[in-house]
Amino acid sequence: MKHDLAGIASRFELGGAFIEAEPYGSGHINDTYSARVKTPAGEKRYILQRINTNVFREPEHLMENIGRVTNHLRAKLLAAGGDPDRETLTLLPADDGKNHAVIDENYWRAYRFIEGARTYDLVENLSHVYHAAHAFGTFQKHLSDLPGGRLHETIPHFHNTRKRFDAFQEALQRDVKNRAAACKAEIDFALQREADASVLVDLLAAGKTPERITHNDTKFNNVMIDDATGRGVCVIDLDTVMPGLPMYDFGDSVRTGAATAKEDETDLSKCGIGLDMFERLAHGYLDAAREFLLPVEIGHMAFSAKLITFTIGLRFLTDHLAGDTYFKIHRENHNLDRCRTQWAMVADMETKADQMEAIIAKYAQPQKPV
Ligand code: ADP
Ligand code: GN1
Ligand code: MG
Repeated sequence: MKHDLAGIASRFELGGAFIEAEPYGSGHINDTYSARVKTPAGEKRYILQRINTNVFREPEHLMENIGRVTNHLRAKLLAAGGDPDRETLTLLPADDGKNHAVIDENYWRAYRFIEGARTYDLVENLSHVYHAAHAFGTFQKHLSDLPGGRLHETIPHFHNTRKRFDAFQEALQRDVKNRAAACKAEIDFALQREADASVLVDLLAAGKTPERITHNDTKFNNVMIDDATGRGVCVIDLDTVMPGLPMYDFGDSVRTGAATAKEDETDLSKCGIGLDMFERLAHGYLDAAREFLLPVEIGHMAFSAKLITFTIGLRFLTDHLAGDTYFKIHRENHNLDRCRTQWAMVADMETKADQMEAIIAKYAQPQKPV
């Protein structure tokens, strides 16, 4: 759909005249644009984003969460002598003072553009993965004392693998596009692993592991890597920041940050996880989070990498069976291709489970600073 991006930009206090905007990034959910604006201090870029309200049913709640989270991070960064304009997202106010604008029933927001940094869909440099995981761990740590009560659940039961499994079985049973027959192997792969689905939800329900504030979408391309230092300068994509389990954040950083191939690679011989990348992720995440994680959380980190990969693979397969209504697709069978890469990674993690556990045990112990 074409949007009047000049009109949308004019609703925000961007401090200058709109020049142009173009689609940006490779996210599967929102519509993201980079906009150029002429200001007295020179040209500036902003991110304009349309929230996908098919996915996020309560956008006002979501924006309230993001406002609280970014304000808290900003205060922490200022107190620690950091640069809050680069190290957390900054929402630009709309003309009515809100942190978003509703235009033709669409919810839009504007962020300051983080310059001198970029995101990567696939890891190009081993040291980036240490710093990405460190940034996600630090993010959790900084939010551990967020005042003001529990955050809204922007997508209820988001990482509840048991419920995701039920949704998969329902889509399979309905098979609205008659696709099940052509992906029997992928379906069987899922059915064989049903027992894994309840492990973490059961621990949480039994009060054996605590709920914390977590990011819940720690893809490698949801952290901006500084061009000059290679550090994870800013954690972005805050729509799913809500109560959750920290080990899912570590797990999802492994799913993409230790992947040896793209999420939609069709040559499955390339897909799997690199233990060298896994080790850097474990090191970076634990250097930031070791001080607050409980033994039960550290003890499930390796398992959660496999579990979250299984969960996202299930969601891709479910969406394929349901007719591609959730994730953006760019070619036929795109969600099935994505599911296949996730299954290849799950299978690889099954064979590497002992090595992964040994790596976690090593970095659970204090390390020399990097
Ligand atoms: P989605 O939810 O669709 O994944 P994201 O919020 O992750 O959307 O944004 C998509 C991409 O846009 C990111 O991967 C990143 O490259 C870029 N991006 C998002 N926010 C910023 C920002 N404030 N500054 C610079 N680039 C950004
Ligand atoms: C979506 O928004 P994006 O592209 O960062 C999805 C994640 C999946 C991911 C798979 C809100 O993330 O849960 O893990 O695709 N986000 C939502 O690549 O569903
Ligand atoms: Mg994203």
